[in-house]
Amino acid sequence: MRKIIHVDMDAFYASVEQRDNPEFRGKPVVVGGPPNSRGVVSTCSYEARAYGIHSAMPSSRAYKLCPHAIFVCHHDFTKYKEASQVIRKIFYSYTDLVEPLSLDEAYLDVTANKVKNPSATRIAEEIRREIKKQTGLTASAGVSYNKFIAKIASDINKPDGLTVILPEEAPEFLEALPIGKFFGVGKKTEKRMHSLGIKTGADLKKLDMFTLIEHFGKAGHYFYHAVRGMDERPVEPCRERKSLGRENTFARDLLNMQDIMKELKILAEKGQEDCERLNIQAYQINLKIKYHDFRVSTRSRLSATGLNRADRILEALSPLLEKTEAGKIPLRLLGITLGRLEGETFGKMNPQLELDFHPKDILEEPGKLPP
Ligand code: TTP
Ligand code: MG
Repeated sequence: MRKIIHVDMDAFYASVEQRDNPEFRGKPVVVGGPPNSRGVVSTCSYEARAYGIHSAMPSSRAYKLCPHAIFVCHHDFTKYKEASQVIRKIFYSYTDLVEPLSLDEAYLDVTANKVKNPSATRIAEEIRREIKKQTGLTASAGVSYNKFIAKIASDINKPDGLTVILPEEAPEFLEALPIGKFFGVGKKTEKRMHSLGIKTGADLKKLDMFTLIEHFGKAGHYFYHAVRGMDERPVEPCRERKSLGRENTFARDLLNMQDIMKELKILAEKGQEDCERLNIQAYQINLKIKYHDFRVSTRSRLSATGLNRADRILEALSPLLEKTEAGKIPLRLLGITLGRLEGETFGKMNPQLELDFHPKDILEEPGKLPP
């Protein structure tokens, strides 16, 4: 039986801002685009969450929900990266089996560990204490015997909490779990699950593997095992992320070039956000267009300079756009994928990890498995 810990910092960017600006403490703080722009919320303090604000929400909506919130719009990534390096160092003092998922989150396999402590729970407590001491920030942790359960567990007593799920507690825990809490179930998958009458783990458990694969592709296989507490994925310190994709399907088809450019700008900004969060840049860009008749066209090019900022991404997209029928034929979807990724050290030995979206969005594309 393995001992896995999942550590996730609480309201990461917002907590750093509260730490460095004492006047922000105890107040609703929103980090992200300005409220009078088309930008979105990167994250917000727990005080802001009480107003219903959350990540990826348009900043304008966050402002409506809480006009007196403090908006931090020109945030300094170096501070977040610094904190991230400190917590990584703490992780590596316990084990080399560390799999970072983003700046603020990682899996650790502490089955065998450098401090010879047989209790993963005690190690998790020590790590949280050490993080607090060295960064002034709080982290939450989940402890269990696989990645899937440890990850869900870390979310349960957030912020500043620890949750341990023992093997004998897992079946009951997973059966009671709302389907949206299953790792890999985003909004779209949740809807599909609900339409199949699956609201909880217990409902999911009633379906056989064949039916699940029929509905969810490869992910069906993962769901079948996950709900039974079976997840053999190892903690992988050297994962290599290959690409980073974002796409949007529109409520109404786009024909006007101005509208198309506006949407591409939003995608490019998301691309920048991903690059910043993961500390990487791309040397290839891919544009995907789905026309109103569902024909799909993709165009790709290499870039000699690293793409990690929205303006550069947009610039690189424009010659690709010219090769399509955008502006002539209505289109229903636009997508960009950043490839040939290079970055600063992520794991100890290898800079990159494989994640196509933010972990919470994974499996929105059927058949894509979470890391
Ligand atoms: P999360 O761990 O998802 O969120 P969080 O740490 O802010 O809050 P909590 O874990 O307590 O729920 O993401 C870590 C950081 O990544 C977050 O502080 C900001 C950034 N981020 C974005 O920039 N955009 C996003 O859509 C998300 C989800 C996170
Ligand atoms: Mg976090």
